Amino acid sequence: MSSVIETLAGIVGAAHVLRGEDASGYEQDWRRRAQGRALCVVRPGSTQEVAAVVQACAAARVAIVPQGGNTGLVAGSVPDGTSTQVVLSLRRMAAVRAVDPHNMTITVEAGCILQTLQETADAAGFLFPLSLGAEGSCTIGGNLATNAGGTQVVRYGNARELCLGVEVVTAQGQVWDGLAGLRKDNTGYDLRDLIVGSEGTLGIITAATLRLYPKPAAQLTAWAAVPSLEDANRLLGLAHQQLAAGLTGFELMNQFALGLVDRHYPQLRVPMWREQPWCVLLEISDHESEAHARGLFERLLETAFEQGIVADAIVAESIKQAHDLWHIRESITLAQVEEGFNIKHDISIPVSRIPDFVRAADAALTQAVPGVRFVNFGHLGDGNLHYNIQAPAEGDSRAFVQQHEEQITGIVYDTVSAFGGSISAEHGIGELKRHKLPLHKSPVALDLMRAVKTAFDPLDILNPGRVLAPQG
Ligand code: FAD
Ligand code: 2HG
Ligand code: ZN
Repeated sequence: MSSVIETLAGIVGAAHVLRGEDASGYEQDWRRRAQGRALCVVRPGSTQEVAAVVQACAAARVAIVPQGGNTGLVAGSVPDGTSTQVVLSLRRMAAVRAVDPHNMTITVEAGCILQTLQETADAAGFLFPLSLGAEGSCTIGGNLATNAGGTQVVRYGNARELCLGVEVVTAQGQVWDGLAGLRKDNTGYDLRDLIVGSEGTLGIITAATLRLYPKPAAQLTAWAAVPSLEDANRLLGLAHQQLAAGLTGFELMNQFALGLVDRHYPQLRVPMWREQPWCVLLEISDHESEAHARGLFERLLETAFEQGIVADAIVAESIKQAHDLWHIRESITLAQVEEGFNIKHDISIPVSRIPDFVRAADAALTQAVPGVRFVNFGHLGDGNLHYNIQAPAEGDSRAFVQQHEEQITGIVYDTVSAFGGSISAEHGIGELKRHKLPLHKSPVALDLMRAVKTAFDPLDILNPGRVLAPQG
């Protein structure tokens, strides 16, 4: 056993240092796009243990890959193939440290599963609004490290907006306690906001203080079939006008995406998907009553029908029906996996330009790579599309992705840039998009990012080669 592994075992206990077969679940990413080999996996149980682990790794110049639920979609949470990197799993650190009802905050450790956090907030009489398909397995540390988005951003913002403080172990193994939970703090540079979204490259988040919100009296969900993307945008505009802060979700799904869910999960009974090229899922949260929310939806849909924006629509009659509709939306990613390997583009574009973007990108791709199939869905309320490409129906999908990914992604990202968008809206850069970042981000911004990385982590031991190319 190498001496650093012995040192780590001395810090966390031998049972919490995993190697070989025991480590394998931590070495492959969720999409099966990256398969690494770790020196070992270390599972500390406290902030002090994380600090000691980082000190030991820094002294031995061993790189650390922080890992939460390992649900990330850009291959940022698994080691490379050299068997020299330590995976630092935060999963044992899952405690809820405090709920402060007057400050409307909750403080939890980084390994707390998002769903547990939502349930804890609910039991305390509050809403913690971050919500995404992986919420049963992703951790709040991972959510903050990726600045996760999800389905409630249109009302509550990304993970960054929900975070009032972090506790961080630095690359030197020091602990920064930034958990004060202040809503106002202008004492210089905002280190919290730098850590959030840094994908494990600037520090290890060990705990966080998060905003809580009042629970709405009622939440209602509607599903609408719309004839065009322009109509989807018009419906979004109407919803903003009529519902204001009551609009908490606005999701878009194309016919092919819903067809995949229908093919692989027929028991989910996808409504209306054959009728129109697009469907939209809307959610209202209302602080008055369910009857009031229903009235708002009726008025919105009535206007939309009158204007020819919506062809067909239903408002869920029960919590179960609402849940079933959301389940269909959240199943698109899994239906894509069932269908085979695919190419993801998690992009954002100003909402007003989305119809033209989709037309331009569809046309360029259809011409360049005949047979590609477009799985297009996402958080339209945030201008965030998952403009994904499924391999042609015939043939080996893995081979197709290997052969065509660079070309396809190049076309999509060039179109995104031409429309003033971003090549990563919510999933991050990780390993998968690192080589694309310099093509789509200003050199000035990249230089500043490199300077920040060097200031925080001069030895380049925290998740090296993620987001930015390795230093040196
Ligand atoms: P991991 O995958 O373990 O890690 C992600 C990154 O964060 C890595 O770079 C890792 O090194 C770093 N990291 C993890 N924990 C820490 C820590 N404590 N300190 C420092 N760095 C850390 N994402 C969205 O934004 N919106 C969605 O709607 C969404 N839906 C999804 C649906 C499905 C089915 C799946 C599989 C994924 C989805 N994701 C979505 C992506 C993923 O769930 C998020 O990126 C999530 O925030 C990752 O959390 P995690 O705990 O799994 O992190
Ligand atoms: C979602 O919105 C996730 O469901 C996953 O961000 C998107 O699978 C994807 O591309
Ligand atoms: Zn998403």
